Amino acid sequence: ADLTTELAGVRLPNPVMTASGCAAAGQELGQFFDVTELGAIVTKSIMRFPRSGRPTPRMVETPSGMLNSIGLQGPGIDSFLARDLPWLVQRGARPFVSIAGSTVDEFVELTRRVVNSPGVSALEVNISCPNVENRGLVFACDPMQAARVIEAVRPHVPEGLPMFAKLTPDVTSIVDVARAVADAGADGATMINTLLGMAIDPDTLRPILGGVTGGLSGPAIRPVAVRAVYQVHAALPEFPVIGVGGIRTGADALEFVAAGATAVQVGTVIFNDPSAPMRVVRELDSELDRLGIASVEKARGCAHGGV
Ligand code: RRO
Repeated sequence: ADLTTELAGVRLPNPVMTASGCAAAGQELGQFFDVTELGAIVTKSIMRFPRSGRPTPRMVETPSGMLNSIGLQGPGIDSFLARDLPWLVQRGARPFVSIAGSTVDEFVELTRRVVNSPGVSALEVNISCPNVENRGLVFACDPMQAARVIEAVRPHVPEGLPMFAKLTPDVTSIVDVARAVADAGADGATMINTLLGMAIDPDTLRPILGGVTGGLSGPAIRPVAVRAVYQVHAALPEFPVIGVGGIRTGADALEFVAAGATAVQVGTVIFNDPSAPMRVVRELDSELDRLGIASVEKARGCAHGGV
């Protein structure tokens, strides 16, 4: 089947990419497959300064998914642009750079730095990290706060470089948030970030994660993500959506495409199976062939009915 994808004006060989936070800046994945063969590599959200993140432990497996409270650990933008981004650019991968600010001004500063770096294919504005000290800083919990960030960065993003807002499922109406970021000038939305959760140790009866709460990911949240993509595509059919949440197979990816996603991201499964994103590309191809659908574009939104 034809997997080529046009996503908010950018052409990709296929619609499958890594999910932010699950493959750092792509170097380790290079041991398992050719990173240029994915639609894009989405890098771990980068902040203005180096950060050590939240107290350990920061990851726990639960019977129904993985919880993380990494807390935006990372090298900071200077080091990212000097060492990490060039590795992806030199190989010919298509880097989607994820940024996270703790203020609107920080988002603007990060945007300016990233868009002035050669080789960036897109910007993913992470306004939904659940693991911040102050939940009030989860901009995507509120349509007005989400719009403030997107409106502020919009003038700094050049024509031809798509800007996606990463949204949280922890809201009453994700459609209201998607509409707010679309009106504020986002070229699309990536949905969903992790779902806020926690786990308690059965022996100590204390929270397992050092950060107490964390973000739930993996197959447990797939139906939540599919629902979010379906609702947003129904409300805003022209607004590109990147679907993410518990995708492990090509059939899972196709479920998101049917719900309305233009592209998909593979995240948590990478920790157990680093070559999973490439396998999802191959399986998506064979699923479309099996169903007699000529292209991934033809399958987009088909769960909504019509022809
Ligand atoms: O670093 C994190 O703890 C983190 C981030 Br920025 C995010 O967006 N989502 C998540 O589950 N963890």
